[in-house]
Amino acid sequence: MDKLIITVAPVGAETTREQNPNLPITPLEIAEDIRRAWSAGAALAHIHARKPDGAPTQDREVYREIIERVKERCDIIVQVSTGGAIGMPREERIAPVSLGPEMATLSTGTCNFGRDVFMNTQDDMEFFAEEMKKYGVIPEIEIFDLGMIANARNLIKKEFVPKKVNFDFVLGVPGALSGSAKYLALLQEEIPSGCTWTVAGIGRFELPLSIMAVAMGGNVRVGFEDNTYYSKGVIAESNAQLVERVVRIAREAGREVASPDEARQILGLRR
Ligand code: KMH
Ligand code: ZN
Repeated sequence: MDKLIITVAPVGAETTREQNPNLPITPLEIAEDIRRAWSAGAALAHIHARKPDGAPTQDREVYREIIERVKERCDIIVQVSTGGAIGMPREERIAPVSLGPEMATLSTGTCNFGRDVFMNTQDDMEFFAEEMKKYGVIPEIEIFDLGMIANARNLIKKEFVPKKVNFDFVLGVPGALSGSAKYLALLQEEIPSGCTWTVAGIGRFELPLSIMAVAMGGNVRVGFEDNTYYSKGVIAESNAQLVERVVRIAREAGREVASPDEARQILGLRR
């Protein structure tokens, strides 16, 4: 098995300080949080940005500041979101890609997202993929539902997306695929051979899916974007605390944790 790549998703677009008062919001807070998660064992940071009032933003300058501050602190892989927040037009969502980060997310389909719809038409997907190519940014395919695998395979076939790519299964979003073991088993069988995968369990699915991924040879994403609790009824103290637990699970399972440079090798990124 490859070493385990731990991704931290410290902010997201939906999580609020009411849900977890330890949510980082300013670029400095986000960068400090990512540094602590890196120090705990995270190799990759999935980044969203916020305005000072906490509202989600895809503003290039806010991302620039976050990325600069992260790079001053550590060598973690930077992955920007192109999902942004529900309802943002694609021109807004794509903005941070022009900064040329190592990676960006690419959601390959539309799904319900609570009471909203997370929209990604074929046109949108091709637009995001082309922009990433233009700026030399490696996509990570975000899968929220089963049909999105077929769309991803199609994008790979049409050469919008590289053949060897990392898939991130985001499981447990209300309205999309739930976080049961059988779905994880099915998804990892459905991706093209040679591709790697990560699982991001939403809410109570985060811990069991992390344990499964460690055992199955996949990778793990944790953080306040996906889950704000440490255990039932107990608010997590920090993103680093969630990363530390995955490191302990990996250690118990005899699976080594990848450094950022080892993760770059596994994911086919150039430093
Ligand atoms: N905020 C969600 C609607 C991504 O980052 O690429 C979409 C999302 C996916 O978070
Ligand atoms: Zn995200």
